[in-house]
Amino acid sequence: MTLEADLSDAIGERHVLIDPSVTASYESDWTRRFVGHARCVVRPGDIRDVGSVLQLCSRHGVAVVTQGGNTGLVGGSVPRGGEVVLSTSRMGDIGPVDVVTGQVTVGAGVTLTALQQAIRPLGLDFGVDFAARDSATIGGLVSTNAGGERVLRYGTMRQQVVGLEAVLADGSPLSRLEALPKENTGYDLVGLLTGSEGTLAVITAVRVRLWPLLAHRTVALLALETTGAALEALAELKPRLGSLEAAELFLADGLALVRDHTGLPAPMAGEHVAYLLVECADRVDPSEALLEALGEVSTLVPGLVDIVVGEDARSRRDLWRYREAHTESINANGVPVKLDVAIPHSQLERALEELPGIAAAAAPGARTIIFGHLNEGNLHVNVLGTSDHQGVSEAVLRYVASLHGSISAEHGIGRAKTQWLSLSRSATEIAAMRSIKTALDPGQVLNPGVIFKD
Ligand code: 2HG
Ligand code: ZN
Repeated sequence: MTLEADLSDAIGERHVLIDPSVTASYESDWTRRFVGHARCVVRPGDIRDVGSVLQLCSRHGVAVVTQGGNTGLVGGSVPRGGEVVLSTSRMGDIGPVDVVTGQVTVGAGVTLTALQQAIRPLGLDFGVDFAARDSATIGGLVSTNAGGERVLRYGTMRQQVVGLEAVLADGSPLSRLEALPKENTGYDLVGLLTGSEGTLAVITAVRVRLWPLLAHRTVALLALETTGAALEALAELKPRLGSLEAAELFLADGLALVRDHTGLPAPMAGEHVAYLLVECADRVDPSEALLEALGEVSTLVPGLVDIVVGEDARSRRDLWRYREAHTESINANGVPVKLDVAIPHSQLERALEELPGIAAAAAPGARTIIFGHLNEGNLHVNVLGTSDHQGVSEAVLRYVASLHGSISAEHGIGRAKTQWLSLSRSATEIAAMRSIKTALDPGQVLNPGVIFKD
């Protein structure tokens, strides 16, 4: 029997997609930088189905690419050619919320928005949030150890995962959903699978930590004369504001692009070098605390030249739009080289200054748009106007490594950065990681070509 026939027998014919007009959307990412052909797309409904799919694919010697919301930016969930794409979309259950422990078990295919909508009426919230929330799935968030806009307060996805359930390459189920607060019985397999980008197992469900919902929010957009002033402002705001939740940076050229694309009005008079969007969230209205802190910080940071505050939901959303619309606005101007790097704080100002020149030296005439999560030194370096993705990546990532930064802060290695892994990881580390991969997936069934070069 063919693999497709075996798969149909195991999980039902209608969950094995082969019609090219249906499979097409699974075969490229939305930026269209990664395109490949899938042998078929399977949509298992539960852990047993996933076990059957992996057993059959292992037996037939066919590789599997797991795909959640397909919002990744490094090609980690797009087939290269001939793989089976395993879509988690049918694993969409949200279990009962345990309000005492503040935990809930959710299927891998649950979107971030669906989780938020389920828990917020109960007075609880989730610690990770970002612009792709409507499509990005919890399984994908765990696989990539997603970061986003709230890391300053809650950490990355790794800090939200208290347990998970997964299937190994040979089809064996692995369940760590009990999530006891104290549990010290050997290797941390949950931690190992978090951030493993679909290379070690297929995650089917996740038990996540929830936080008290902080219903009162205030946003401020700060205009700065230099990027250094943005760093100074953040350094002064942090110790003054226990309610600080986000500190997002964008620059004049990014704002211009966003305004062009969205038609949004200028957020304030004049044009400024840098903009820092901060958000405070608390049980009581944080506006007064934020305004007081901003008043003090304005006298301490001369480069802070203007501030717009958004207190009601509408103006908060409008201010966030300037930041969150960066990705779509950049994409509307061509297919960018997308790099996601972390720079040590001591080198950030210099990096913000030098990065456009580094990219332009590799690709003359290229236009570099930088924005990101300032608190973590996480810069999204997007380079437009060049088809030399390889040359620009090489130059930028080598430069980042020379500053002792990381070549991937939050998007992962995927297929996009495998050749540069050694810029961030030592030979010993890579050898240890490869040994783990080989031990858990000796047949190279799961996401071959992701994280490691073939
Ligand atoms: C964000 O922070 C995402 O908005 C996307 O990580 C970054 O488009 C990008 O480069
Ligand atoms: Zn980001």
